[in-house]
Amino acid sequence: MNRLLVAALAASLLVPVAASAKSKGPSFSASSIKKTEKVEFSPDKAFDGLLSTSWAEDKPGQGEEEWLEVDLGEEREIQLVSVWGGAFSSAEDWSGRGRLADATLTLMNAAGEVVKNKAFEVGDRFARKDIRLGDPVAVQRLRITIDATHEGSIFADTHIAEIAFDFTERVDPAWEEAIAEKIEKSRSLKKVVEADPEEFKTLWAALKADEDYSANFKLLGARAVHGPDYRIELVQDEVPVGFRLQHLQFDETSVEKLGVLKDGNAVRYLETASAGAVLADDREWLSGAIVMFKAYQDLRKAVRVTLPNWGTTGLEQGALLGRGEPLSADIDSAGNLWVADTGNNRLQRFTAAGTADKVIGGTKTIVTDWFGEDGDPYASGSDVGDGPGQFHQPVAVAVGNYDIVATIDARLRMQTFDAEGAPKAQWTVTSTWSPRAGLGNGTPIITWLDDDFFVILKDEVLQYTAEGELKTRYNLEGGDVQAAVIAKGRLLVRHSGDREIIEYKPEDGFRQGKFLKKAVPEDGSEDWDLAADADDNLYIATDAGKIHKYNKRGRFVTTIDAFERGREMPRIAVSGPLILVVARDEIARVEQTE
Ligand SMILES: [Ca+2]
Repeated sequence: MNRLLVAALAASLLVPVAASAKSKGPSFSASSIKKTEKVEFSPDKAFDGLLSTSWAEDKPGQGEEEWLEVDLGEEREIQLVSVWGGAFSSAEDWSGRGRLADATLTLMNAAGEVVKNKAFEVGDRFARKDIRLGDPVAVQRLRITIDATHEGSIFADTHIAEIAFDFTERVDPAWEEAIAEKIEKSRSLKKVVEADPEEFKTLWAALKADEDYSANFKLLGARAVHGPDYRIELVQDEVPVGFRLQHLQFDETSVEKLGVLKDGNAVRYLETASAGAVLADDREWLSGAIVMFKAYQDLRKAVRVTLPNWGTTGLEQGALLGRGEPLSADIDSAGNLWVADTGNNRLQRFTAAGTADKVIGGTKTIVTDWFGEDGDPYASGSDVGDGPGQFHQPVAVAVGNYDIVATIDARLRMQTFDAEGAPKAQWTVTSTWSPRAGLGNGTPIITWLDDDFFVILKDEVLQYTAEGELKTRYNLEGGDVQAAVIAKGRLLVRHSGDREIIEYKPEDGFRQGKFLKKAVPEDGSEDWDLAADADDNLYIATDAGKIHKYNKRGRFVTTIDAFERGREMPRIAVSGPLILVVARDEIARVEQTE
């Protein structure tokens, strides 16, 4: 594994920097030191080569004006100082504790003269901050003073996990050689090194057998972050202050083993490994792994037995997963709400009481397919598929006559089901257009009239029977459709960006004119959805949180507040006095009084 060793040997052109000339050694100091029963957050912890340890100040307040200092015991030429200005043992710990926001780097030479005094800003990212010094500077003492902090969400102490010099892949090969030599000379060390592969095998066997899992998992995680434990002391003995983290890089084999375990708890270790990785390629590789593990974390978390009624974000039955897409919904004659649960790749039926009593789809798993592209892995309530009752992101649903449920997915595959969810027909709509993720509004839309379903793609309308027979297709002269519904035998359309509702004849798309007597009130909205009730009243849900109601002659009736504040991409369904609006993985109910 050790790419660093390889890199180190390859960099043999470098002149060794007086590694043999052991001077009096470094000393550390700080304005204050936090101590707990278990840990002393002393300033040497910022130079031990480990991101899991840190110096922390202990002053009341956020730690402004506190400082830590190292005296290297000798002068060293430095061009770049890297600072991990927070607690980097995990991203969670990092955000819970104080982090550097503004700080000052002071460098002094052997004579104690200040050779550089540089203020620097640290963005609030779980990553190192590089401070370039320009020309190499001869440094014996280095001090970092806290000027301002990003406040920790839980603790007031401010941390510095590590400080490194010239943090690049080019390290002095003499140091790894010194480590190798030390191992060679010591019988006990040699034993430890030789036993390591076998110990690693034992650890792995125990993990696979689920023996003492959480303790062993921690061991594997720590090894993934900094490599085998025996190296820590060796590196601290043989590698000078400021260069140790380069020699305690992540361990690829352990990361891969974590991958085999598919345990989302690996995320914290990978985040720390990534933050400490020298090479950008490695950081990218680790970030990719983190996305995958986060998906496993979501998958593992999805075991709630009791869910709130009317939707919540998640994978369980009754939970919804929009992943930034709207969730189309419609109501059947029994008052059940059918939701196209896009991100979970399934359809769900909610009873009038708001519990999901039927799911069309498979079992939860990790999926990468997203709107026709191979994207980041995510946890889904159901696998994707092309069989009956399987979907690739269902994006629209409508319940027609005889409670036949029609749906279309991101691959434009239509499916119809009977009232109990048994598959009836499947077919794919042929079109040069296909839906894209992240656009958030508009088509595909399904609406219905008599026994037929009307599918709208952009500006095109296709009329199908419930068996999938195409009866007609035409384009609307008004252009792209953002929202549509059929009411009183008319296709009512909101074109993109418009505040009018245009009326068309469903059978041929002939334009009849404006439906509303007055345009929809300017409520600051962009995204709308339309629904009609049995009396052909029209309901317009807007992302301003409003529902504007019109009667069948297009006269304004009232405006109803669905949400206190605006909600992105609401999708509305109406049945009798009941209005249901799906937005942000939740279903809002509004009972009309009148
Ligand atoms: Ca440290």
